[in-house]
Amino acid sequence: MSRLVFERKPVVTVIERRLFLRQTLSLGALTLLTGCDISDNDSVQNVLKAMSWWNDRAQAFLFGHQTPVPTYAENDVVKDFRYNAFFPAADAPKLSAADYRLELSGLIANKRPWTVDQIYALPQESQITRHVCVEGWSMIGKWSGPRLSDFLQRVGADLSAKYVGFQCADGYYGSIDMPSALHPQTIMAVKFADEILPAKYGYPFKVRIPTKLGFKNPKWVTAIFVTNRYPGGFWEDRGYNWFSGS
Ligand SMILES: Nc1nc2c(c(=O)[nH]1)N[C@H]1C(S)=C(S)[C@@H](COP(=O)(O)O)O[C@H]1N2
Ligand SMILES: [Mo]
Repeated sequence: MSRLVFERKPVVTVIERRLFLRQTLSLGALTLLTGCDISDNDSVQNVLKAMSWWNDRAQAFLFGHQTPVPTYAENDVVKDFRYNAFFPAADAPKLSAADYRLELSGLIANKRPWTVDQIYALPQESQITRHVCVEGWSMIGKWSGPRLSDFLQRVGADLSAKYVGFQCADGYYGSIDMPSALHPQTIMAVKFADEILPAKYGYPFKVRIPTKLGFKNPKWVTAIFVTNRYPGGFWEDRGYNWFSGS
């Protein structure tokens, strides 16, 4: 334990010092801070490990929550976007609009379940952003859908609560802090590359949170809840850093 902390301290100290100067660090800015290519597995892994060692509160305080991540041009969008989950694409849940209901619970005034059509009827945002996976790859994609903040307001969620949690059809689950849920670039992505979200990418929607690592972007979401009690997450409960973003 002490050996690990000793070894990683210099990296964290450097990042912290730069942060006080810049007051912001996006995932894209990792490149600037570390002088490493974000597509270089080993360097990214090392930096992410160092960041993980850092505590969640310090990150939340230093980063400032409403800072937008960079967006890209249509030309930058990757044609064959990579699939990832803890199982192969062939086993991806195949949800049907006819049966699907988004369940709501916790600190939400109107817990009436939502159909796919109701979600589609909300005003939609488009974004071309970089998805960064903790496994060491990143890709630029285009996602569209309602802002999570619009949805939470619409259902009367307690916006002063600490956490928004998600449950997924594959047994995956996750949670984010309320400021990240209200970030303008956090959307319920119902489309990928201008098409209805394909099954493997999370139909009917994936919560696209470009300020956070890929694993904090739950697919096949079947339930949303609002709570003050720390809900954890599938990978977080297996040791990944909960904040994992900006
Ligand atoms: N329900 C669910 N959501 C999930 C995962 C998962 O296994 N199950 N994997 C996460 C990880 S690690 C990544 S990198 C992204 C991959 O999303 P993509 O298939 O759209 O590239 O989904 C995230 N959301
Ligand atoms: Mo990931």
